[in-house]
Amino acid sequence: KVEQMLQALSTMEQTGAIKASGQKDMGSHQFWNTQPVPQYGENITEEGPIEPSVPRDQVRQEPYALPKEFEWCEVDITNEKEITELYQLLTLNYVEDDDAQFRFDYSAPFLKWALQPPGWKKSWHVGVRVSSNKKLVAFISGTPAAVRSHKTVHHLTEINYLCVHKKLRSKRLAPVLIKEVTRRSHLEGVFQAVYTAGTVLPKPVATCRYYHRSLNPKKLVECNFSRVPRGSTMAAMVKKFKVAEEFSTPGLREMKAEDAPQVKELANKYLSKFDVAPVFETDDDVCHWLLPTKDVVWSYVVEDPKTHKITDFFSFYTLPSSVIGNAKHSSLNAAYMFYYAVEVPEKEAADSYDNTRYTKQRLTELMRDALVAAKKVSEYSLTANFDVFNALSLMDNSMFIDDLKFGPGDGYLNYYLYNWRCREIKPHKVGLVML
Ligand code: MYA
Repeated sequence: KVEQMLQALSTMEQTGAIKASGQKDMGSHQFWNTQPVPQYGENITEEGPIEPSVPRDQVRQEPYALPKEFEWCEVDITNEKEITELYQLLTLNYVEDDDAQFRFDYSAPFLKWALQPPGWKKSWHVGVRVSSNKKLVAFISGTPAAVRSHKTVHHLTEINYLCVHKKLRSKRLAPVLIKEVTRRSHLEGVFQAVYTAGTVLPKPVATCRYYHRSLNPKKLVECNFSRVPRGSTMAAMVKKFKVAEEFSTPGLREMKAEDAPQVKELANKYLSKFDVAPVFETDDDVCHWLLPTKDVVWSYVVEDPKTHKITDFFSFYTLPSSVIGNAKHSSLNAAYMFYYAVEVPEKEAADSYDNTRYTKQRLTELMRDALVAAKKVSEYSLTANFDVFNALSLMDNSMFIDDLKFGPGDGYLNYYLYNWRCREIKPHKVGLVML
């Protein structure tokens, strides 16, 4: 019966009965062709909204229809039972690699952090439950963020954690979730969004590639994450990927709350050189996203011993993956590069060649220490013993990727803007990291 209802829902969507925009379906993307996103082949010359913002009273007031076996809910992630339900849904049903060997395993504390930045809204944590037994079977989230694309700062919704239970796939439930979170954003006066996906949809504004730096080559090989190259040996790999035990950058220490004003300034200045990047508007934003949080995010600053000025910082977060069907290992411990910034001294800053040379040298030094940190068991976590350090081909990452022995992976991440036409952005001009 549930299947029948979902089929009916799919037909309603196809015939336009529950369509948000009333536009005509075209081509193969039956849903995305109806949405205010640039279509393939569109040549973008001018930036701006695709459809206008509307006053609150013109926004659809009632939730989109679900088959009667299902009901909408707001997942209360401050409630231990509900955050556990969300964790369970995602840990069993969220993103897998193409070969279904690994599945992202975002922890409950991580999800709380990701979903509760300053200004977060419970109404944007949208769930679908089975009416009869209240089981959580689908989810999508929005969180407020200030993101600049080229010269425009948007107060938009970051969409993430779209997930439909494996047993309910391919029944057009995802478009209903997307439309419902869109409606709820519109009710709050937000008409733009940013999101990332491995899937190619109309139409990416940027595409970044994943790079991986082995920290525990033996385990990575055992998990089938990497291979011993022909002509090499495990012993050679272990030697190649060994990292120092101690930091080498003088003045490097963990970030503290009182660093927030300086880190905010440093980060915003550094991020201003990218074409799409967040804007840290308050010290609270910086504290939320960057203060070291146990088993979630690690951040380090470099403090000049004489002036006490913060000159650089870097951060990374943890995102383990479940290893599917492996006899020896059940989890892969991965660190992901998050935000960083270096202050280029005045004498190098003036000249673009010197600026790049300084940035490359300094970043490589800092990221070498990020690898050390990822190997260390810090006071914040006993699980900081990461197996692999991942980074995308964005920001200035290409400056240190080769020197620090990162290798290209199979995965790509596409960046999308909703209801904003925007010229294509090259990976090294992307300054936004989405969790
Ligand atoms: S990316 C992570 C997405 N999650 C996963 O990959 C987890 C595992 N997979 C699943 O749970 C399901 O396969 C999902 C699709 C839920 C992904 N983004 O219901 P369906 C389109 C957008 O029959 P299912 C993240 O969280 C697909 O092209 N659309 O399919 C960011 C097709 O449309 P069309 C996607 O497999 C999410 C339609 O859905 C995605 O059962 C950003 C099929 O629906 C995807 N990742 O469920 C969401 N995958 O026919 C957009 C498939 O047109 C936010 N589809 O090709 C937009 C902004 C909203 C806010 C606006 C505010 C102003």
